[in-house]
Amino acid sequence: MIDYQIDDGLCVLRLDSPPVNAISLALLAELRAAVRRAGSDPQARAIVITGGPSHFSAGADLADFRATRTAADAQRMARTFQEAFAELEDCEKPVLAALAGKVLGGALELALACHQRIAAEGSQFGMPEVKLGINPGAGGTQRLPRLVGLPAALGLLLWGQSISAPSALKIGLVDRVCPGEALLDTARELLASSPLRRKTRERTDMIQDRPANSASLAQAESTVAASRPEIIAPRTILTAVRTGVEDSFDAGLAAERDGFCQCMATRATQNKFYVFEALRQAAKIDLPDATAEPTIARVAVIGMGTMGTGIVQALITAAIPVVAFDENPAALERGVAKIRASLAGRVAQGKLSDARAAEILDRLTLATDLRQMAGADLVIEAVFEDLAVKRSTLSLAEEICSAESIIASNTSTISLDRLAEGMRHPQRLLGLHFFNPAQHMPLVEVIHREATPPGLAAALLRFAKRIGKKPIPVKNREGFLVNRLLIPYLKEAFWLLEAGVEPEPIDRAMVQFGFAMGPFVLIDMAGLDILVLTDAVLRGAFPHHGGPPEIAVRLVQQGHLGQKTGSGVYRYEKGSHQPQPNPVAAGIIAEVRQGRRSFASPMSEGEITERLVLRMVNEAFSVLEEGLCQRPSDLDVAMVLGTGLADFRGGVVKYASDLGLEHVRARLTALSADCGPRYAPGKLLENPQSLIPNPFFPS
Ligand code: 3H9
Repeated sequence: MIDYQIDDGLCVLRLDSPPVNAISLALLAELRAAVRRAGSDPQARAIVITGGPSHFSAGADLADFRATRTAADAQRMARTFQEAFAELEDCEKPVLAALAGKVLGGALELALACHQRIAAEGSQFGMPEVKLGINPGAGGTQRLPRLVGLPAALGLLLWGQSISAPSALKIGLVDRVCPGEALLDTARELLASSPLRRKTRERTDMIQDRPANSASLAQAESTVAASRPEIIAPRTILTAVRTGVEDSFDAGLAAERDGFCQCMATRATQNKFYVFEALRQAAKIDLPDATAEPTIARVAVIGMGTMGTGIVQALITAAIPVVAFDENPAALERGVAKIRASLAGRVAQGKLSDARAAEILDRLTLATDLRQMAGADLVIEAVFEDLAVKRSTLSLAEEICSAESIIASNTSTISLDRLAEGMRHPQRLLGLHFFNPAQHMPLVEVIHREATPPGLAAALLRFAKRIGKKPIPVKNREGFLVNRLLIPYLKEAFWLLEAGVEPEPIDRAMVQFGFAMGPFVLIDMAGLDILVLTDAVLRGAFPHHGGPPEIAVRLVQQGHLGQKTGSGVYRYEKGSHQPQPNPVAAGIIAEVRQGRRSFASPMSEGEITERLVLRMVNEAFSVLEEGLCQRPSDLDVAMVLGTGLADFRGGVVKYASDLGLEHVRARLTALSADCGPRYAPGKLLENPQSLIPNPFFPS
């Protein structure tokens, strides 16, 4: 794992542990031994620690975190890292870190303990621990402020964003930036001209202004105070940093170790690790041999509404030439204008060059004549979610395209089996369900039927990866994964409204639970008409879901579709997305409530959350029972990526596992007695045992 080479007095220690040079405890022990050996090697005057061209290292090996079962394990882990890096810093010979590619977390902490740092152009530096819900545990909270000062250090530690090599040079994180191919020559030259043995832990120049330190810490504390209480890492980071600058380096290290243990013990952190793992698992799809697959080079998209336009933008940005068809020229115009505006926005933010934006747009051909799609290898249907409209579009696509081309529907709820009825080559129909806004949302459900040849499903999965999306394979059934859970949840929110709960407390409860927005704000954004339409599809397939959400139906009948009409459950001023109380909706709600059973006392936030979340949980267990996805964790990944549910909840199945499945079954049984069969627990809950073992600190 550590390659040891001596060349003309220079000892080069190269981390060699593909794919990302993760620093396992075993690698750390080897590194420690190699530094000791170099320290006493008479042929070595100085030491260079380096890695690969694309990864110096991704930081501590997350596989070791899986084996961290108790607080004592976590303490030991942090202490081992801290001691190894202290020993490195104390080495009698100059140690220089020659960095390229990604330098993240524990790897940056390793570099901080070296006496000098140089970086290849294009390398990236970051402390992503906070995103995993932990504070760094290898001295980062202490050495970083001493090297770059508090404002820059707090920025890196608290937000977990990466910075480029030029930015790292500017803040003093590295001493020099050079071309990647000159990294070792530059190291040699620097060690020959100025072989420093600067210990970062002894530096005080960047942290000696006490009033400035207090101001930086106070400002950071006020920002952190607004963050979610479940995630304690920002607070433990601040405690460790404050202790380090106000007390001593060693006291700071102890606070860092304690914070690391506290974070590791929280459910939120365990769930963040679970989602990290689950995401990687979901990417592992058993694909048949690629040679049996059709190639997808040319793509056509039918329908330039909101979804079609987003899909087109995602494709052309990912270097795929696209023919976009819409029978309505105005829709094409609107779609292109939207894409242009979005690209212009990225240019203005400095994220894209003018030339690249032009290149992206050049890949788009607009068509009002279907025959222009003739040569497409893949046709994506993105028309209105209506069976008849979709069927006629699919049959037109079949007429134009060759029998070999794949046809994918962006159906969000309608079963592929129903869409395939009447097709000449129904086996070539699959689903590619993008999420709105399709150019940004990472999730794509790749839907296959019993009759789908495996090569076609494999081709679409690979294609979705090629365009930078996270595909999840799903068996065909109405609503697929995300909408199968989301629509019943939104409908349940309307039933709570009918029973007397106001919209605001319902929305607040779900934001508190971990959604970016509450159900009514969401549905106002997506369109109440969409809810009514998609619920009808799900009700057809699953009659126990109950009748239509009457308040939503009446709002739609009276033209209150949500943000797009300025009025839905909430009211919106022209040009504003800020929800305001809506007297019209209040009137409709009052009408529907008449004669309905209402709650005797106001529902608490906990009761609202239980009712809405357990509705999703029950549906999730039906999905698992029906075997619609490969693993329970795929469904959790789909919910986190597709709905923006906070990763600290771990997703819906993990949340149920955390509650305890015995408890979930008991509560569902009680709710089904009260609310109806949509809550009746299914077979999978008859013999409750954890579907998802807890990797950390199992209770
Ligand atoms: C830390 O450092 C704590 C310290 O303070 C010390 C505490 C005591 N460990 O994402 P990719 C695997 S916390 C183990 O597909 P990319 C990944 O699972 C750590 N494995 O590639 C995958 O394996 P597989 C802080 C890791 O190019 C393979 O590498 N560091 C780790 O799109 C390729 O990954 C982070 O949070 C790891 N640390 O992205 C960084 N990282 O093929 C987390 C990756 O078997 N990692 N793997 O599925 C990342 O952000 C991205 O993986 C990275 C590469 C940007 C590095």
